[in-house]
Amino acid sequence: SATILAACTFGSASAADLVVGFSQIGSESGWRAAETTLTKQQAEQRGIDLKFADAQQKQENQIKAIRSFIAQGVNAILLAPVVATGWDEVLQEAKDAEIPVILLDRTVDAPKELYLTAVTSDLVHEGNVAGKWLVDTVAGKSCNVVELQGTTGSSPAIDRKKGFEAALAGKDNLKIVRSQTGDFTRTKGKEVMESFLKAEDGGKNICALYAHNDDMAVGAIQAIKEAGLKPGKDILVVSIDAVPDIFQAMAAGEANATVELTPNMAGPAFDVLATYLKDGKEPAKWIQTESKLYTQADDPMKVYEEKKGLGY
Ligand code: GZL
Repeated sequence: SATILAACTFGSASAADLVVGFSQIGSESGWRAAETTLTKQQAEQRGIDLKFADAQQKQENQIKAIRSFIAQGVNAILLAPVVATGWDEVLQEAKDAEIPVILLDRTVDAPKELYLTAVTSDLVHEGNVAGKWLVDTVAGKSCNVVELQGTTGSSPAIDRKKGFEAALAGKDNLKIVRSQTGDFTRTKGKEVMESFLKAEDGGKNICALYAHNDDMAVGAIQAIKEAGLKPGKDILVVSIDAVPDIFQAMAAGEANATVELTPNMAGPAFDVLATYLKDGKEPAKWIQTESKLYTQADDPMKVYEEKKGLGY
């Protein structure tokens, strides 16, 4: 079961003097960059010596980094796994070395005993919230949807698709007509949206875009404008992360909804780690962060200002 992360506080165990290796995916999105900033801040505040490794979105670089952390004899490893498969062997090596691994923001298809806990949102739920917003917004109107998927094989891409499709199940007026990965980046999101627009008669019969993250949505908004259409009006835009730039787009009427993902996954991770290392108490296998829908009705520029201070 998940420990819903609300206002809960953790034991007073101190994390000071710990050496923690962090295998980060890269900086493919504004959200990921904020997660890195906050992780470094959280480590600093706790007196943790953080060894940081940026994998440039390559799994083999993450596996190399984990092996290096094991060789260094770190106390623990944080891993944001770029894809869901291919981790069993290196996680077993960390377990054999008695180095606990905590997953951040994505999950892996590996036996649960190979990691201490996973600090993530409910990725299926996020997709479902986005889908439900679209179903409610179009009401009975027929609506062709295009989808920009996250990184192929990553748990957010798999789960956000699943949740969105579940929300549209049985709604004959809504149809996903094109779906392709934009790899969570603005550049790719723009490129793929351009191809969707070309393939769909200049975008005339596209009613909505669902992007698995805001960065791809922001890129796609550019492509929609360059095609002479009005994003947020001719083509509704719903995405996930709630990074500052999507609120700027909302304030300009160019985006419609986003589902918030906190970039502070490391704070809770460091807290359960300190408690575990102090008294050996195993935390729940999943520490769930909250998801919240924001729309144009939520004073987007005020939210933008608030977000600007939080690691972005
Ligand atoms: C989701 C996280 C995703 C973000 C993207 O938990 O893994 O990765 O939604 C990032 O912005 O690329």
